[in-house]
Amino acid sequence: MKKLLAIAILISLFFSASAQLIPSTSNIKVVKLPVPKKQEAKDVDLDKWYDPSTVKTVSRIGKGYVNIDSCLGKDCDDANAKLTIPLIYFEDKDEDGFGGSDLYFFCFEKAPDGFSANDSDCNDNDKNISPASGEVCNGVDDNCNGPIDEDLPIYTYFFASGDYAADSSNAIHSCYNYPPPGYVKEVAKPVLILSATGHPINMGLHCLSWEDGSLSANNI
Ligand SMILES: [Ca+2]
Ligand SMILES: [Ca+2]
Ligand SMILES: [Ca+2]
Ligand SMILES: [Ca+2]
Repeated sequence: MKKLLAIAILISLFFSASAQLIPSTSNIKVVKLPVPKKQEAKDVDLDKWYDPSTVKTVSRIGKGYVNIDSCLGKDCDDANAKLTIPLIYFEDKDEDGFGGSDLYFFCFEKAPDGFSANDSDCNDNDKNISPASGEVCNGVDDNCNGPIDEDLPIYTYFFASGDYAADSSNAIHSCYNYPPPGYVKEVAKPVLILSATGHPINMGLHCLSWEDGSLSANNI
């Protein structure tokens, strides 16, 4: 009998404790959590870049809009899937098709007038100087490849002394097709000088040409 009584007491204590653990439904308050706000925008050209002028804060993404968090960024032209961010173009002041170093941003597929997609013009104030130009002998890098007056025919000129004679020990090389002052095209050669009566009066080294080749034994 005592055993049965003990069991009954234990069962009673168990249910009493359980009842205390379970809260009464009358004490539960239902709290409505706010719906997270989102930012939506249009992406008409479906390039994953959104039109920043159409951004709205909403509770639910609307039809025809996208969540800007799923986009790659602001679209500078939402009507053209080939354009997303403004592109760099270089001012082409001399309009030779090659830009200088001044850069600008445009939301254009191609460079607008007066600009170029490249910056390879080494002189943007002279349309005769650009990567499309040919190198000419002028002391200038006309073709913008770095070297000056490269790959041109080279001429040799010889220093001329006071009597116009010259020798090969004082030679210079130049792409100019005429000698600088004080130089001649050819090394001096022996020239026979005749007197008015036709007799030899001097044998010496004289230049056969002086710049335009006009110098000769007859007009010395
Ligand atoms: Ca676009
Ligand atoms: Ca240019
Ligand atoms: Ca040149
Ligand atoms: Ca050059």
